[in-house]
Amino acid sequence: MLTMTDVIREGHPTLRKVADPLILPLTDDEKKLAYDMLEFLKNSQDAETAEKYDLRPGVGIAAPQLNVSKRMIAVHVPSDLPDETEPQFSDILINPKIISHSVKQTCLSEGEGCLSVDREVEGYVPRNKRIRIEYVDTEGNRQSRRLKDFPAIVVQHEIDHLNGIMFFDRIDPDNPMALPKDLEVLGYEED
Ligand code: FHF
Ligand code: ZN
Repeated sequence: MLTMTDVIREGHPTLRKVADPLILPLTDDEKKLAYDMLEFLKNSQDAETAEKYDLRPGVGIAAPQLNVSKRMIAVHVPSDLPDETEPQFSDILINPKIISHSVKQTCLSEGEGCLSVDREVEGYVPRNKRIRIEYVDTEGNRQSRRLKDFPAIVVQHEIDHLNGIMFFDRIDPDNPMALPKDLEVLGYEED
């Protein structure tokens, strides 16, 4: 299983590379990595497993964070309703692309964090409120999804990793707490 020691940190050159597209069908190793990434997220969100293996709870992970410069991400966003067990969005995304997005932006009220960043970074990270994505799943099926709010923010954070972009690159360096006009702040679900 994957643990935090598999995750490369800020300063590692792979995090600044543009990752390569995957060639389909996936190799057995690539499929295993994909399933391991999704399993890592589920493990990290399970209080007992997270405590046992010292995992930081995550909703997304990108292959470059595991030092694999390929265009693969896993996303596991739990429901925000207390009695709903179905996740809001959970999948492995191969060669994901944002094909269109809203003009309206959003951001998390508490800012963002990253499994590859071991420090608190203050500031709003502007994201598109709604996105339409296309990707291939591990079965090789083409998928198209419309996402909004938190799941859309997570997918944008992950696709940024495929392009060598870190969340803090998007914070206004002169005024980290500046909110662009027509930007709606989303309450962060953590804590
Ligand atoms: C996270 N954790 O997953 C953050 C980090 C906005 O590239 O958001 O670095 F576990 C991927 C419910 C709500 C349950 C939030 C995208 C953040 C992506 C991982 N946790 C959560 C949860 C969380 C990063 N990452 C703070 C680790
Ligand atoms: Zn990240």
